[in-house]
Amino acid sequence: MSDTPTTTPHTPADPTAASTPATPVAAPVAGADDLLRAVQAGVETIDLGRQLRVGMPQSPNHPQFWHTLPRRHGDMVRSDGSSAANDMITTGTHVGTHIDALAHVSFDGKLHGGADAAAACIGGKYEEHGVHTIAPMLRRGVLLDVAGHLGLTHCEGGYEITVADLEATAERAGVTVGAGDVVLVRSGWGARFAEGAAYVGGASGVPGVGEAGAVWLAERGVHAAGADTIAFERLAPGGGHALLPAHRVLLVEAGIYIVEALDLEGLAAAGWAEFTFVLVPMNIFGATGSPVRPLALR
Ligand code: UVW
Repeated sequence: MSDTPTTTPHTPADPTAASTPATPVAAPVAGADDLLRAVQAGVETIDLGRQLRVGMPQSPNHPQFWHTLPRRHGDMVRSDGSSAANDMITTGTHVGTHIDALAHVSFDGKLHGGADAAAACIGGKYEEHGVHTIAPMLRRGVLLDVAGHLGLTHCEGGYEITVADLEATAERAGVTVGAGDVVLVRSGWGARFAEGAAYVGGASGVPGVGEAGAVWLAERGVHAAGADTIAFERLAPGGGHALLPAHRVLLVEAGIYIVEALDLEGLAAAGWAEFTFVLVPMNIFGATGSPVRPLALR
């Protein structure tokens, strides 16, 4: 077993070859100063991550996020009068806006690529397909604002976003979905995040793509797929988080990462259908996921 992080284990296609830059590329950047000037001059940023807070909506499948402050100012005062506060988090890795590593889901006892899921867990760590194997992402991002396309504030709970919805949304936005892209599907349900339990689903279910939508994404060779909901895919009314066929298609069969609980409201309001997508997972050896704070740039 090696402690050395590996590179991403799957490359659906040459990710740069089929990607269309989100914006015209400026003059070649010569050095750090030029890059900083270029960024300061023209790059807008939209934060796609949610704030991590105790009590935030959370999938019942996962341990909660917990944050405490064991040392407050004044608990230990140095001779010069200074004092440091130190806090501590205890958390599942699938909390807040987060990415699912390929180790997260198995089917018939197998992980993506056929590895035996039980044997792949060594000392409580997934060396193969753990979150440490996901390379930082700097890729073409595509927003498919399905709710916007349908003229809805949000799709209804339990609504399955169809392939026709995905295609019509892309066509209206004038974008194509290609190999290596990161595709973000907006159902509008993310605007309900502050409602807590209603966001997670339960009786109402949650809108999202189903198996057919996941196959559509996989056929296009996307690198990662994300949504503004707790589990990315449709959750049936009253069905809890029991059956997740899109997870099987994407993570196990196609080797496509999933990003969940994104905040896509700013992106939709700005009307960005194409952008540069940036995401850096926490480099936790052997973990099945990681909280993330993705950005859209353009
Ligand atoms: C769910 O809520 C099921 O999310 P994840 O894919 O992180 O398990």
